[in-house]
Amino acid sequence: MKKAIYVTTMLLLTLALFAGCGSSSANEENKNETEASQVNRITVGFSQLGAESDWRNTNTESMQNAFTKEAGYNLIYKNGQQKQANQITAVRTFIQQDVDYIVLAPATETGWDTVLSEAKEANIPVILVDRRVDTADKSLYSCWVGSDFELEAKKLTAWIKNYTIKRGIAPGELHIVNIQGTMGSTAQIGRTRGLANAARENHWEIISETSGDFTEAKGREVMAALLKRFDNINVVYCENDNMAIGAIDAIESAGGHVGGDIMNGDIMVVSFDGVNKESLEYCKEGKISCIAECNPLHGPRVKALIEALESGNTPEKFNYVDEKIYSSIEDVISVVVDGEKYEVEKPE
Ligand code: GYE
Repeated sequence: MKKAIYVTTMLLLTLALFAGCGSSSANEENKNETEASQVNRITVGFSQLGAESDWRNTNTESMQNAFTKEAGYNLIYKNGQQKQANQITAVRTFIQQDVDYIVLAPATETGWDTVLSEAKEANIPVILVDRRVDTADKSLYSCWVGSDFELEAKKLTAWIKNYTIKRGIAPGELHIVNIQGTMGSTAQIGRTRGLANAARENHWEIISETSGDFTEAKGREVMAALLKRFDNINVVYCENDNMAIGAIDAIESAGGHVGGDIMNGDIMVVSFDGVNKESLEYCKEGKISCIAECNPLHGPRVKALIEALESGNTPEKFNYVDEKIYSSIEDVISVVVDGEKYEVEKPE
């Protein structure tokens, strides 16, 4: 786009300067050709929110693999370290650099209006990935791609409901703690809402809701503290797998046993993502009873959105990905949510 034209001009000037040096070999021409194709690359500034989980790392990798030089992109990647202020600075830097597109994976939903207005003023399209922003003016971003977090929660809670019915466990027997993700993030909001609604409808008790910020270390810390405060916890709803891994460690260190047999003293752990080997292994072993998948492979999806915009099309504003549900407990073979049936798959 605009920068490409500028850089092309600069390159042509440079080439003109060197033309007089008499080195017009085939090699040199090839080199010039490569350089010329490089300058037509699309520059994408990607503000990733952090590196808090395996999901996040896989997501970053997916973006980096999609936006390669070979594919015609210059990717400027910035890690926000889970701090919105860092992400706002990153977006401002992208605006100064006059990138072609800004891709933003926002940590939390609110507080983006000003910086996104600045991007709009600079005529730089913004694509949101994974979590969303809460702005009154939706024209501040072109489109979004990610998961339906509340749907994930509905699937997971439908699984709990079906499982307890199958095993003859009365609703009043469930004493749930929710280890939440980063407060104010779309993933946390949807997953917390999904559990709160299911608990109300099914008359389950939620003993406590505490944030573990989506990290394994905080998951461990929060769970250890909850075990000291309450002696009747029998379901741990973790808003991601890394916190589940930390929580399981805390439960086992305190002498507890994780698993589905809650009427015989087990603490049942359920979670979200299904991305890392360890959590899928835990799901196979029954340490995590059920995982609602959250798919992080957004690189090619964001690339397709940029390609659509490049060719003058208007992509859908909100783009959802399809996701599965995993369990190795055989009591429940499928769940039905909002009239859709989801087969429960065995983790691989
Ligand atoms: O579930 C969690 C990560 O926003 C979907 O963020 C994402 C969540 C994901 O830290 O592991």
